[in-house]
Amino acid sequence: MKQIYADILQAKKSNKKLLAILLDPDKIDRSNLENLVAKINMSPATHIFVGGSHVISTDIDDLIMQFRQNCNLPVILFPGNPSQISTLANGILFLSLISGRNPDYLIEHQVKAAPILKKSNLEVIPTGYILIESGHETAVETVSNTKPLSRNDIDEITATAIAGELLGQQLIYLEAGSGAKNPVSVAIIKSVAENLDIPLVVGGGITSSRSIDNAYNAGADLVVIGTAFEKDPDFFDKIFQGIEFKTED
Ligand code: 1GP
Repeated sequence: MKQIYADILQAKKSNKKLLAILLDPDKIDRSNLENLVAKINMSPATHIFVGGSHVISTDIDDLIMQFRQNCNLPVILFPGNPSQISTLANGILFLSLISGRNPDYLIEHQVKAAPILKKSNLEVIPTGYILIESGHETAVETVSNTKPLSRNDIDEITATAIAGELLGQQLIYLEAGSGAKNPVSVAIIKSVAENLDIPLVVGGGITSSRSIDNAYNAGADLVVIGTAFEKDPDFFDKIFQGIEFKTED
């Protein structure tokens, strides 16, 4: 039973918006894990994503168990490569970087991961991952050695998302890149959402309640927040109080 995906579809049907906190294992302070868990539990998050472009931590299993035991949210892997797979998570975004033309990220990593996933109890969610230019080179671009789609070419972005859906992907993820200066624009989200039947995930550079609302209003079903929460675990408390978060250090 694919419960995570069934719940995402149900949320989309009832227009309930979803929010994932993305946690990069390399950036989590282990000595303060209890506090982090408490902040997640007090936040409006509906999902926990775990992963990053190039994670070197070796205790991902342990971290995932901590989140599963202490947070009542599905823990979903968002892996940069097969070495980040933990069979202890609830599910995995099985990503194919369909904006790029690097076979490693289109199919090679997936071939390596497939036997592990097949034997596991992880819920596998096929996801068409689309990287969009954000004004500067992001880690995904560097690590994947692919060019993002131009943010001005909305037709190409929309066609790529439709191709992903027609190929059988169950989610489309529009990604500006972690820490992006500019999140995916409202015009892009709107065009893609209008042309998709499957749920739409949007992330990268979303750092304020206004940009979260913009993404939802344009048609995003699930918004991903990484850097803003990582830099300030009080991020959600602050946006509820109307205190704007600044990405600048
Ligand atoms: C990155 O979309 C996610 O893969 C989240 O991005 O870290 O900028 O929130 P941020």
